[in-house]
Amino acid sequence: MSTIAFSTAGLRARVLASVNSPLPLLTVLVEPLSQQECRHVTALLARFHQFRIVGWASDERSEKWGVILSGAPGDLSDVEFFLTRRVFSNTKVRSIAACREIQAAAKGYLRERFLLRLPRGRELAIGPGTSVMGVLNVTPDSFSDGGRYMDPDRAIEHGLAMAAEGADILDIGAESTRPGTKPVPPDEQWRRLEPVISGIRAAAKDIPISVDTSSAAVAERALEAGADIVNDVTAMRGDERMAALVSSAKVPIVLMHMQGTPETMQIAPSYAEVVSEIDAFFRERLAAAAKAGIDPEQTILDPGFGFGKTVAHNLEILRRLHELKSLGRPLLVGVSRKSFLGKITGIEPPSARTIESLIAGALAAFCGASIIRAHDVAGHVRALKVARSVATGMPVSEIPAESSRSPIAAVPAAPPDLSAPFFFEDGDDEGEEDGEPEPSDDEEGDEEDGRA
Ligand code: HH2
Repeated sequence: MSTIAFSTAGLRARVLASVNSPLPLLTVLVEPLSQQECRHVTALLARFHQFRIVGWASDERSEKWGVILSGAPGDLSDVEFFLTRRVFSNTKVRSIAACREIQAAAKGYLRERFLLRLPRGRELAIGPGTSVMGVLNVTPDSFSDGGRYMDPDRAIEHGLAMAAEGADILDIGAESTRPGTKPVPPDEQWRRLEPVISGIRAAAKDIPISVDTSSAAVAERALEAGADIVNDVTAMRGDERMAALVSSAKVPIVLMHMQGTPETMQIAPSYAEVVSEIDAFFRERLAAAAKAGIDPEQTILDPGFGFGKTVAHNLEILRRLHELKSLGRPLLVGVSRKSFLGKITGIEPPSARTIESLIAGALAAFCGASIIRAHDVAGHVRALKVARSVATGMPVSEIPAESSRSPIAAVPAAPPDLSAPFFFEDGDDEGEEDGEPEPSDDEEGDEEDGRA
């Protein structure tokens, strides 16, 4: 019996379709694969898990392929069973690794509950349903509320009012990240933050507080003063000491996607495929976090609406937000009052974009957001109740605590017949052809063991 080390390097699987479907059927894209690997993945999944191929995806630049499969996600661990019987070529091992990625994507996509560990032995349960993160900007220049909360007493009052309105988290920041702004020195950020974080913590012992900063020094002082979560819009790329701090403090971290920096990000944002690039960015940042010793269960992912994105990019990400659930982490969405909403409706003053924000927030929740970052907390609490009721098909007050999103139970696939091992065709690794790969019914050998 031999042990095989899998290399999943570079393989990514993402669920493309199934948002709020009552049926546990998922359409999954796995990429990048060679044509031969596409054939193997298709053969394995069709044979053991009733997945069926629905299409191919190709990237002309890299000449790599992806395969799109549709089916019921099951436990794919039996696929590996065959590795214990026979040593396969690298191509075949990669095909099996791709099956594992598909399984991880399916599991991640269907996940509805997350438990974040906070300082002082507290916990923050996220999901099922969507939590509200109330925004408190202690800045003179934030795009929608700059200058309103520079007086610490007023800021504390507003933070406590948002908690009373139902905010699950308060996000306190002292540096505007609106397009074109320059960084605020850490000492100045802390001068603004200190009385507000300390004041809110003194008045409300348990409300979870996140500090919106990309400076490790500011985050460290904020955590000492009672903050619980770090919200870093640079996803720990802005300050090389941030990862070590978050790792040693063992606090949750928001990893946000941004193209460029606040100073440059809106000059000419450009992507070949925005959702898959954000997906790849998250994978890279999650790997960097794990390498720094950060528990993956303590991470929150945010696609960064308005951070290096055109109106079309923001709309594409919102429409396809659910695909990013494949990573199995809670998704945070900050669309509140942002300029792309104003460009749709022609409403200029950010503080007048309440209706736009509530609708976009509710749509994000429907598409899988676990946390909405919002300025108008009371309005979002109500809007999210409607979104959740539509997603579950019952008024939010009537949803049983343990109910899952899907009222139809998953139908388990027939158990694999391990007495009839599956073998790849001899010579499968040779003679890869150019052109579009064709799934071959013979190769899959559906009849051999009578499984569909
Ligand atoms: N947006 C802003 C600031 N911080 N953090 C996360 N995780 N996600 C966001 O979308 C996000 C964020 C910008 O909004 P705001 O804080 O209201 O404005 P400003 O940066 O001008 O203070």
